[in-house]
Amino acid sequence: MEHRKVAMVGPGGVGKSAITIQFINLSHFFNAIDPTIEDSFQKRIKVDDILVNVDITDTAGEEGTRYDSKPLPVV
Ligand SMILES: Nc1nc2c(ncn2[C@@H]2O[C@H](COP(=O)(O)OP(=O)(O)OP(=O)(O)O)[C@@H](O)[C@H]2O)c(=O)[nH]1
Ligand SMILES: [Mg+2]
Repeated sequence: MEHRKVAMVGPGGVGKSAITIQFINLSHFFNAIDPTIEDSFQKRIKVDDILVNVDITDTAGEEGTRYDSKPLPVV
């Protein structure tokens, strides 16, 4: 079996956890607004008939860059 590591990085509130949960459990949309500290998940998938164990680290968004609490810029 192959092993791969994936890290979810980016500003706070952009949807890193939501997309991670959706990948782990395909039909589920995660509506939590809790900022992540750090979570890890594992999933086995098949790529070209090879089993791959994917290790996903869902990181905390950078402080002071929460997109869900900032007003949109006026242009
Ligand atoms: N409508 C909509 N809301 C989304 C989408 N992705 C994420 N959200 C919402 O945006 C909010 C923040 O999403 P998270 O997945 O917690 O964001 P995050 O990047 O993990 O944030 P931190 O853990 O704080 O870094 C949550 O309320 C989600 O439900 C999307 O594609 N559409
Ligand atoms: Mg998160």
